Amino acid sequence: MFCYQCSQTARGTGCTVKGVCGKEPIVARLQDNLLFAIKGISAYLYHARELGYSDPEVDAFIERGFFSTLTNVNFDPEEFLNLAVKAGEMNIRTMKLLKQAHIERFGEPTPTKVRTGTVKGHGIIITGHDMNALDKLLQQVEGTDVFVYTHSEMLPAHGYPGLRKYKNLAGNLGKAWFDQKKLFAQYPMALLGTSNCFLPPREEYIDRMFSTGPVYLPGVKHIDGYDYSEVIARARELPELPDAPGEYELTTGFSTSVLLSHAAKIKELVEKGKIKRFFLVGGCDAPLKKSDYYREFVQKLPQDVVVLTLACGKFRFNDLDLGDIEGIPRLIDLGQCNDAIVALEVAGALADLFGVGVNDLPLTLVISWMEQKAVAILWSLLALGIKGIWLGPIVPGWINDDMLKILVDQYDIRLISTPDEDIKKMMG
Ligand code: FSO
Ligand code: SF4
Repeated sequence: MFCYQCSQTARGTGCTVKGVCGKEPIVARLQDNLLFAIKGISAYLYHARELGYSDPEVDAFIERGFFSTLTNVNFDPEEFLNLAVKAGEMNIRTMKLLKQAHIERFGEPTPTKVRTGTVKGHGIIITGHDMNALDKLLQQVEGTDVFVYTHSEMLPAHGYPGLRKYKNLAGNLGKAWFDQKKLFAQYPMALLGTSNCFLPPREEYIDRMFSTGPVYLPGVKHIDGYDYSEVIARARELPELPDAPGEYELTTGFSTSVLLSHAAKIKELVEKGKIKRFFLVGGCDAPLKKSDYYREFVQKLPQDVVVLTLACGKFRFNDLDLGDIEGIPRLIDLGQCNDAIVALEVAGALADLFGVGVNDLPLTLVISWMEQKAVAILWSLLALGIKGIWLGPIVPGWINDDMLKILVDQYDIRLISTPDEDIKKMMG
């Protein structure tokens, strides 16, 4: 454990073995777990609130959760576990709220092909998760020669009818968040960061970089509110880009309604043994060698399985053409990390369709884990009683042996090993 939040702290630097206040190490870990989940929920709540949606019950939970971690308030590991489950439930409410906000504002997504590469004209790359900021930017460049390119978690924007209607939404560039330094140096465009993950800039492009909303980086101009005229003006000062299509197109925009419209066909294919299993492979990508696992994993899966994906982890494999099974695509992009709610809705509907519980479906979750929104999502899955989730590429440092024991013993969490070994176990 490490806690240095009060003046009783050991040696004046931090309690590392046990709290001077009496706090046990496992309670310290569970408090950290709760705080990380609350950070994740807050990110989604922020985006929902910006679109005019809020939920007093979630607000009250966040208040109670923070309060619980003060010195000498709650030292019971059981109640903290309950709070973690509650955080998962609150995150489900929050993801639902954000999905409702996105759909009511921009329409429900439909499958859409997204161009990569550039079009002739000036450009702005927008990264992060904030659809509202993208909408405002697109309104402001309409009818001009400044085109907007989505990066990373902004890709699902193209699926929303209310966003792809803008002619100046030109396509998607790059892969997951950590390619920013290479990508931003490569393209002479203005750059707008709307949420995580926004990386500290290189000197060579800091003067064309802007942040907005809660995002701030030293030396980077911050835009308060939604007037992006400075970003657009900066894009205009930069050289024009050529008309240069990318090597592949991406497909995004599979919503709950779209998938449920294929329910009868999916049922038939499963019953005839033509679809053997569904996989949810996605989550937050991380710049680690071990993350190569996810591309190899998807490539090595048998032909009779369907892969659902979401969040920036999909950029490990979303350029692959996996084809279809009698019209049902084998690679289905559900959207951003917060669109885990779509995965949950679809899993619930499949369970109803087959008259079984979610854990009895031929469905395996293989989740890549990077930051704190993933903690909130993991607890959402656990709160629904989903067992046997595979996690990787590695777990964050605060998941020590005690925390892992809780996850393994109570929720049957498994850590990924190699694609060959894991696929054998999952298909078996
Ligand atoms: Fe990725 Fe970053 Fe959605 Fe995360 S861009 S890593 S959970 O913040 O957000 O998937
Ligand atoms: Fe140490 Fe407890 Fe104070 Fe944390 S709250 S610094 S564990 S005495």
